[in-house]
Amino acid sequence: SIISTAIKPYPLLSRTKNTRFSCSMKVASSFSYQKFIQYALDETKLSTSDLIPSSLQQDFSTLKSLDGKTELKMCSFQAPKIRLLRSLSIETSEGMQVLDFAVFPEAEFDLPIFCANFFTSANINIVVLDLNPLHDVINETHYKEKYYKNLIPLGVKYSELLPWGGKLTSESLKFFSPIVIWTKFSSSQENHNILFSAFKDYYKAWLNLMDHAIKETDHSQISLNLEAQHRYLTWRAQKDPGFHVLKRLIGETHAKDVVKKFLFSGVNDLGNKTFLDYFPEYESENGSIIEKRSIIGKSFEKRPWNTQGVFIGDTFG
Ligand code: BLA
Repeated sequence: SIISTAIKPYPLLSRTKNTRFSCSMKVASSFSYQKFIQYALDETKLSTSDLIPSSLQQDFSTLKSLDGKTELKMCSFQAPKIRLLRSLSIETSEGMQVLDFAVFPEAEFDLPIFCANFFTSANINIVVLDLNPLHDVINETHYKEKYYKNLIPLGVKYSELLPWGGKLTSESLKFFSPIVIWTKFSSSQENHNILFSAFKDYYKAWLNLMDHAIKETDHSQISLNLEAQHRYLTWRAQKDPGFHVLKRLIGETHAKDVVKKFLFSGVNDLGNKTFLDYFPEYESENGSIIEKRSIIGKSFEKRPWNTQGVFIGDTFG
């Protein structure tokens, strides 16, 4: 196996106050996503004293690319309200940098899923930063009010600094919230500073929601949360735009492992439904899953949420 266990889990450290968790060493490049990860871990520790390494940490810590030039760094944790906090970061010598950072709540909480997906190549940055809603925020108002009402000004602030990135896979929009930051920009110190402050503010906002979240006891509501999270994992494990980059770097088998067992861990055990159960429109004539990411096509050229957080996009499909 090329999955190295060089970085062993550190259960003792995790329980010691004031210990900085670290997933990696500092890199020489002027810009790096490592400080994003470090910030998130430090802040999480301030909210929850019980952040401990996840069982995934043993199998997923570092992974060498096929050409031996690039290292993929992974780290993962859990806490009482957090089923899985995990991060994948990649830095190549050619200047490609990737961050996939997400936090998935336990099923007793209907908290949004924290999602930071940043892809940086020599001259373009492709960014999704969001508190992905677990439940519908387009047709239903209850969930939207519960979590996003107070965050609309935050979304407005950063959507002005980081303007809408143009058309995207229409299906993706259902997984995004009224405060989603979907943007593309060229690399500059200023842009990266803005992205870092957006990340910090969004993460603090998510932690604040988590701090106040109260455990659900109603079984039918817990089942709904579980299914919604499983559906989300199923979508991303099948259609994530990062998969092709991973495949190129580490080969198809390892890429599938990283996606299904690490990035979207839970896809194989939080529910029994298949991708086609959730998304039947992707079924091809012979019963297999249609490969392309979008059936509807790309749309939403402009931000489909107004400054009051009201959905103003076209209806789907
Ligand atoms: C592009 N990544 C994109 C796009 C979106 C996302 C919306 C634009 C293309 C599209 O509309 O599909 C991100 N899509 C998401 C997210 C969700 C979703 C977060 O549905 C959540 C529900 N991106 C990564 C990682 C890599 C990566 C880890 O997150 C690389 C390892 C790469 N993303 C990447 C690349 C593109 C992209 C290369 C541009 C190429 C393309 O569009 O396929």
